[in-house]
Amino acid sequence: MNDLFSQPEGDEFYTKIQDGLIHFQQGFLPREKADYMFQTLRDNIKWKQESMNMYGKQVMFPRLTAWYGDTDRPYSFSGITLQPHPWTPELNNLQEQLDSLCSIHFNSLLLNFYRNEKDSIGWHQDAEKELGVNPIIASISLGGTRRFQLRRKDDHTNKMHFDLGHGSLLIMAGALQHHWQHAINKSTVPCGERINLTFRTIK
Ligand SMILES: O=C(O)CCC(=O)C(=O)O
Repeated sequence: MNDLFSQPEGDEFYTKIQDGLIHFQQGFLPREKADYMFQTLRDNIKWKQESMNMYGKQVMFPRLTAWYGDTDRPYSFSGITLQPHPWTPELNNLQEQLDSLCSIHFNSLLLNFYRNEKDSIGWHQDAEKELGVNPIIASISLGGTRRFQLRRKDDHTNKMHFDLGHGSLLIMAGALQHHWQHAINKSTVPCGERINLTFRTIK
């Protein structure tokens, strides 16, 4: 798929970075809707602390996760395969909003729950082959603000970051996943619970 195939109309939607496209919008969800979504997802999502095998040892993920979406689309990452739970009405509503914004069908959603500033996700790129060549990944954040870091794969000193606030939207597109890694590092500054939703399309 051409990396601009699903780009919404209008030159201004994405910011071009070196080898990738980014759209960032603080306050994408109005405050009331973001508050409602945070509480509903916190209380009703089937959160689980997964573990992965690292050098022969089972290591717990430093956050809770859940996988929702079209139920015929299992997803594998970090050595585990997740079967999705069916969309809830709230998630389906958000999915439809993002489908129409990005002119694409997001059929899968990975949710991350960061219980406090010590929860994290390490440096990685979303490059599983099920996501296709140049995936569009739409990420909504709810709750405590955390710093989302990006760094070039070929030069770790070449970095940028976005502080993802309550209700913000970050979309990564183009060839970004080939050339950049991203992470939410642990912080020493106390921060509240945070939920992140990354909408994806499994081919
Ligand atoms: O929590 C975030 O903002 C990032 C999540 C992430 O990188 C992922 O799910 O692949």
